[in-house]
Amino acid sequence: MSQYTTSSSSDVKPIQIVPKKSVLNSHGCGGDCTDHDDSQARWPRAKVLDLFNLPFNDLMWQAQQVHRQHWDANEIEHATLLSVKTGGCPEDCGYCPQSASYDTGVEASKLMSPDEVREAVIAARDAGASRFCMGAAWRAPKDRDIEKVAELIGVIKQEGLEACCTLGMLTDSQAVSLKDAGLDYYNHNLDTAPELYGDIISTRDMQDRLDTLSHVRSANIKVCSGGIVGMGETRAGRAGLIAQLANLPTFPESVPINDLVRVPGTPLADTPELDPLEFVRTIAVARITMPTARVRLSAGRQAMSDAVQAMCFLAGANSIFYGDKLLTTGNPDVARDHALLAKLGLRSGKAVTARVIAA
Ligand code: SAM
Ligand code: DTB
Ligand code: SF4
Repeated sequence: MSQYTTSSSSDVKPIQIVPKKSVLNSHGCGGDCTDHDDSQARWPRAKVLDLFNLPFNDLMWQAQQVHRQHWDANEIEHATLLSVKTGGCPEDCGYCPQSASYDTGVEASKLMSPDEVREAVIAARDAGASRFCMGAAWRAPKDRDIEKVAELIGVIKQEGLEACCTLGMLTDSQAVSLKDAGLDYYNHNLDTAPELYGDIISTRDMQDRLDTLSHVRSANIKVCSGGIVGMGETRAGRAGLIAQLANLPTFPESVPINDLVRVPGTPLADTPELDPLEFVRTIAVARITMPTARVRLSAGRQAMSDAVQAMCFLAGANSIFYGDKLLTTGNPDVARDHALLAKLGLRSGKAVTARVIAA
């Protein structure tokens, strides 16, 4: 399906995405909630749902074709996470162990020092990571927090890694300060379909998230934005999340797809497990609708079999969180990941962007 255009010269720059029309509207649904006619959107939600509904083999075949047009199919980016300011968060995200609203046993801590961060960055680099992502459990950083984080970004850049952070909502001037400090990516997830957002989080709305993404874009920082599946949503809900991401004025350069980590004490702790094949479908649909994005197989890998992870890579995932810990919960250890990638003949990717295909 040709929903995007390509340019034809160098083979390392991302293709130019030309939206049919800007689709954001006043309540931030991107025109893809059930209340709107979104037929003019780049990816009408019904078309996204049609992809989800394909026979599994046909979906995988489409996803693989798109993946191989734009990426080296045997190369996986390794991004390491560090929680630089943990817990005590005033937001009430129903999935999150760091919210002060829930008793999850996560202890709140202060912002880490540059020396502590440097130690973690060097360890991540020595283990083979190319991107380092710092997470902070803030609703929105204060300007004095941004000054301190700018110093931490400097540490990552001095050690030669790509820098990403996820700090909550940003103003436009804060985004510019982070760009000036050398930030490459900002992670801010849309998390779920617009119509489900209020069921998961009451302390902010989807429009707050979209505003921050717009500030990040305007500051010329690359956007990392995805969501969580397995929160009890239907397939139509998953289609709504992917449509919302794919219809952003420019779709994100990085798209983390998280399988809910069900943490005791959070409201979503007892949510039934998502069928793993549904998770694989979500990866495939993200790949097809956002061809030049790094699609990251994100939280939830610890509970996934090697076979399911291999299917995610076949479906077009080309990035993982790498290292024994996500922010507060576990991730497969480095030895398990090395064994899995070796078994599949996959290489670690070094900050490569999608190649341009001839128009
Ligand atoms: N406070 C900032 C914010 O919310 O943007 C940054 C940190 S927050 C922990 C980053 C993302 O982690 C969330 O947007 C969510 O997508 C993901 N996340 C948090 N808890 C999770 C869980 N239990 N399972 C899967 N993903 C989770
Ligand atoms: C993202 O999409 N997933 C990461 C990262 N961005 C910041 C976080 C996952 C957190 C899982 C729960 C935890 O470890 O606290
Ligand atoms: Fe706070 Fe982010 Fe967790 Fe929400 S997801 S409770 S904003 S740390």
